[in-house]
This record gives sequence, C-alpha cells and structure tokens, in this order.
Amino acid sequence: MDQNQKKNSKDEQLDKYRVDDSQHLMTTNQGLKVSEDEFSLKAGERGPTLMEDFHFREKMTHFDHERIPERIVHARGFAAHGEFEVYESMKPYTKAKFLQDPETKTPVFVRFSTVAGSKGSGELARDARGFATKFYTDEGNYDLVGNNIPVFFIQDAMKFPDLIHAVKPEPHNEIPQAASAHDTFWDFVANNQETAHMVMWTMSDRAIPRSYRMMEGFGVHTFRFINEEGEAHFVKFHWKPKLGIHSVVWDEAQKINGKDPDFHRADLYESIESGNYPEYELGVQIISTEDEFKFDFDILDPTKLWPEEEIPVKIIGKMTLNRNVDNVFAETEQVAFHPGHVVPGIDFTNDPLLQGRLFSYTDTQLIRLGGPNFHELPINRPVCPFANNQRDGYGRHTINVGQVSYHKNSLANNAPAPASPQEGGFAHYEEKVDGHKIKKRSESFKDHFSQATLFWNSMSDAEKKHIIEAFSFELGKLTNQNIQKQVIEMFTNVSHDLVHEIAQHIGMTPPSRGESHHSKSSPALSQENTIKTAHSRKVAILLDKNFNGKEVEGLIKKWENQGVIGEVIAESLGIYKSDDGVEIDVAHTFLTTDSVLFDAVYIASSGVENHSFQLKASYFVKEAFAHFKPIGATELGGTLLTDLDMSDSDGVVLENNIDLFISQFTKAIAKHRFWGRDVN
Ligand code: HDE
Repeated sequence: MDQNQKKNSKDEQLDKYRVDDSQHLMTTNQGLKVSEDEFSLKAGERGPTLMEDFHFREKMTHFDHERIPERIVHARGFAAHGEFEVYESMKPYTKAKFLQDPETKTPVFVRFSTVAGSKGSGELARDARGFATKFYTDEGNYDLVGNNIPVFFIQDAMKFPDLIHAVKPEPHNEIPQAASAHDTFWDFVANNQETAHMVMWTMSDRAIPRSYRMMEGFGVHTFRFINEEGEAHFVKFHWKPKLGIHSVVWDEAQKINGKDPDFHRADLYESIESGNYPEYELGVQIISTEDEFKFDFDILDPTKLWPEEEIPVKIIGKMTLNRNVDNVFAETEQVAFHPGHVVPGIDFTNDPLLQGRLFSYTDTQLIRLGGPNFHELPINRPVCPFANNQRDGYGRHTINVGQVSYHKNSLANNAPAPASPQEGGFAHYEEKVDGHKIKKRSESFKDHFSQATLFWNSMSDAEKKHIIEAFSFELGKLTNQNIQKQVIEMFTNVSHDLVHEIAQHIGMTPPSRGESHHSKSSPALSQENTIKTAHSRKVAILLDKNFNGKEVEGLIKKWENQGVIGEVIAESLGIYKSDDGVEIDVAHTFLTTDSVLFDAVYIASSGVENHSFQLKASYFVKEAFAHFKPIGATELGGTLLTDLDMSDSDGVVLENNIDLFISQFTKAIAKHRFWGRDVN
C-alpha cells in the first residue's frame, strides 16, 4: 500500500489477521517450538519412520488437505482491494448509505475471472469475464456480482447447469479446456436460441480483453433502487473503465495463453504495485416504475440490454483498486460473493435468472468453503458488527457468550432484536404479485434476435470482421456438421451478411437471404467509440549494441512522465552501452518475452551488422504488425522497417525528429490498433 494512503476500515480489520511468520521461530500448530523440520523420526538412521512423530503427521495432514473445491464456474480469477466513492447523493432514488455522501469512502474487494476454465487455465480464453465487487458498507456487505457482458445466455436459472455442462470440457475426454469451440456448447446454442444475443458478445472482441483494467462491468439483471419514502425505480448497474474498453486479437490471445497464461493477473498486479491504480466509474440506468412496459423488450429479461442512447447511463461514482492481496488463497480464493448480499435501498426484481442465483451462491459456498461459517473468514467479514442467534457449525470463530441463542426471549430482553426500517432494518420491497403457479417462459421473453441484430448493427467493420472470424474458428472446430448447419440457420435470424461469410469459411452453402429483424444500432456498444489513452501501455524497445543512447534514454524518460512503460529487449540481459556513453538496462531477452505481451514496438537499432538480432527483431515486429499494433522507429531502426516493407503502412511511425517522433508514436499507442492495415 502507498505509504501516504490512509487505512480504511477493512484494511484495519484485516490487519488483525495478518501474520508475518518470518518474525517467529518455527512451532507446531499447538505452539510447540520445533527443533528439526527436515527429517522424520526414525528407529535408527536407516530405520522405519515412527508413528510417534506428531510433527511429521501434522505437517503432512495439513498439506494433504490444502486444496478446496474450485468454483464450479469462474474458477480462474484474480482480485484486489480498493475504495469506492459516490460523486453526488443518490438520495432521490436510494437510501443505501454508501450512495449518499461524496465524503464516504467505502472499502471494496473486486475479483475478476474467466467463466469456463479450471483454476489453472489460460486467462486469454474466449469467454465472458466475471467482475464481482464486494462493498464493505456500514450497513453490511453489498455484492455486485457482474460480468463484462451486459446480457446472459439464458433467461431462467433452471438451465444454468445445462449451459455450464455444455461449455465445460466434454465429459468423455475432458477436452477442450477453457474453450467454447466444441460440439456440446454449440449444440446447446442451437437448441436454446435465447443464447443468440450473448453469443454475439462472446464471439466479439469483448470476450478477449486486453486487460481487466480495460473492460466494462455490468450487473446484468434489473435491480430496484428504493428511497427513504419507499418509492422504487428499476436500475441497471455499469462499471466504465477510465482506460477505455480494449481487446487483443484472437491469434494474439491464443499465443499469450502459451507465453504467459497469467497475463491478466500480472497486468493487474503490476499496475497496482507501480501505483497505476485501475479506476472504474459506476453508472446507473434508471427506469421509473410507471415505465416498466414502455419498451420493445421486457426489462426483466436478462438477455436484453437497455440501449444507452434510449436510457442514458448516469455516472454516479468511482472505484479505485489500490492494493494487492497479501495472500491469494486467504483472500481471492476464500472470498464468497452473493447477489443476495444487499443493503437497504437496493432490492431485487422477478428476473428468473436473478431469483435462481439468490439460491445458488450460498449453496455453492457451503461445499466450497466447507460449512455455514464462511462469513467469518477475514475477507468475508462485514466491517459493521453482526449479531443473530445462529450458532456452531464447522470452523466457527466467534465465541458467542451468554445463555440465550433464540428469538423471541425474555432472558436477554429479547436481544438481539430485529431492527425497524427506521433503525436500518432491511424490509423487502412490497411488490404486488398475482399469478398462476406455472412452469413457462413469459411471452414477453420470446424475441431472441432483435437485440442480437442491434449488437451486430452497432459494430464497426473491423469488429464485424472479428465476429465473423470468431464464429468461423469456433464452428470450424466442430466435428458434427449437423450442429454447424443448425447454428448457421439460427444466426440467419441475426444477419444474413454474418452467416453468409461464416458459411463460406466453413465450407457450407450459404443460406438464402432472410429478413432482417432490426435496423436500430447503439453506438455505445462499439469499442471504437471508447476512451483512448497511452497511459500504462507497454512498449517493447528492441535494442542491439549499436544504438543512439541519448535518444533511447530520452524516450524512456518522456514516456515515464506520461505513464507509458518502455521495456528494453535485447539478445542478452545486462547493461548495454552506447557510443555516446549511455548505459541501458535490459529487462528481457527474445527468449524470455514475446511480441504478444506488448502494446507497441519501438526499434532502437538497425541490427545491420548483427544478423541474429535482425532475424529476431524482424520476427517480433512482423507479429506486432500482424496484430495491428503501432510500430515506430527513427533513423537507425528505420532500416529494419524499410527492409520489411512496412514503412508506409497504417500505424507505422517513421520520423527522424525525436520530438515529433515521440508525439506521433504516443498518439499511435493511444489509438491501440490499426485495423486499416492489410495483413492477409
Ligand atoms: Fe454466477 N455463479 N451464476 N453469474 N457468477 C458463481 O458462485 C450462478 C450469473 C458470477 O469471483 C458461483 O461463488 C447461477 C450471471 C460471477 O467469486 C455459483 C446463475 C452473472 C461469479 C454461480 C449464474 C454471474 C459467479 C460459482 C444462473 C453476471 C464469480 C462460485 C442463474 C451477472 C464470483 C460462486 C467470484 C459465480 C451460480 C449466472 C456472475 C455456482 C445459478 C448472469 C462474477 O454460485
């Protein structure tokens, strides 16, 4: 943590649980000092180990039990601590205390994750990302357990186990890991057509984010805000990253999974360690109760978004992630999120997906965290006091004192007594409900394609190309032609142009032209329209013995001031000295890093006298070029770009004047990618 940063209430609470083992002599778990930790107790130096060795037994037993079940979904994740502040009071809409006063700083813990892969899987899988936030408020924990995609695959929680069985590795051979490109997933899609909208998102750039710091978050469901007067509004939650929304390309994603499967966690961890704190603004879309039926979609349907142009996103606060965890197991692995963890002022709707989640999350913690006392684990404890008559169970930490553990009672003056709403007690919103008990999809949930088309219509040409390529990759991996055919037929309902191209890629006859369902578009859905900044981007500086020391040193300094990270890559580690006497520290060799791990490349040496450097640098640059990244050089490095015939290409900056070069190249880095480049 930054030395100047004040500790918040959660940090202070966690402090009590932090132990620095290096400050102590070694003991057993009973506190007995241990004199020997390398050799077990034996009957003679070459004799058998004895049962009597309680220290050996304790050490081994603990080790044998070190793993807990991984999350059935979202197993692969990474988290950080931070703070949330509201910009202006949300009093007209909600009585939630943490949304009243801009002076209030609420501690938060955020866990990002992929969905389908196992705990050790690559982080660049094509997948939705989890974006779960725990607000430690003075009224209890509030969890906003969202994703980076605003809609979901299915409309009813009943189908969740089916969806997940279909996307997980196939049971007969456990292949493929962390991938949806296989028969069972697409069989599920074709037979459950409410998936159409979300599948458009998971086939888009959104499913391969550049960084957890560069993706949006969405609460997905429609929730309710309740104000002091008991008045309700429908609300959808959004997180908007201050660095904008950016993605990698698919070829790059697959290679990153091999070169650095921890790419996203390392990016988050390093950003926080270096003080580049990730920030996200909280936005809300609000619909009044009277307007519930005013839209061409059902606002309770989780496969529908609320177009931002129709229902604007009001930005109401900011979250800053400013501290890494001390211990991944204790914090990230043991954190237990639950959409049912709410505070007064935030309530549910009848979205059948949300209703089902309200059951599932506690249930899953019982098996994952081994009993009903997971709320007592340090990371899960509220910062406000909690008291009730629940007792006992595995791993109980609290020593409840006193004779009474029931309500109502007279022996303890009926304590602990429920709080009235005026005293801060949570009272469920009294929605009037009237209906037959029925197992059925609502008629108003039956349009599966309009918004899938809305999404498609909103994409730029480059984004459309990526979606076509993603479908072609995924369907191209299927072994069953019938499933391919069904999927092609299904997505004819979204866009004829889309399926026409996919069909050609996978060698099928394109279907005849269908009707377009929707002509609307929503510019807010395209990543082209996002914030663009070079801040915290990583530039690879390719360097050989012959380089202009002043230029390289100056560039690194100037970038540093602008928050751009330049890392030097050369043939060997150590210090490289230029003719003008500048010493440059090499961070990586061509062996230890790779082009796919950087946002841009600056070539500092021509390598004319060094064929080996020239070969490696050329390969590095060609990859960056194929991934549409900015590439730059001045006089020396420019030779390589000319040799590679790239000097006139989109996003390639060749400029001998160093000041002009810096300004042009930094602008190019901010632009992220250059789709105009012809790489085929
Ligand atoms: Fe989850 N989900 N989910 N989910 N979900 C879990 O809870 C579930 C859904 C989300 O970092 C599990 O503690 C059901 C939508 C995130 O720890 C489990 C349904 C959204 C995380 C579960 C859904 C999410 C989870 C597994 C359909 C976006 C990771 C481990 C009704 C709004 C939280 C756990 C973390 C985790 C159930 C659908 C987000 C099994 C039944 C929609 C971010 O309880």
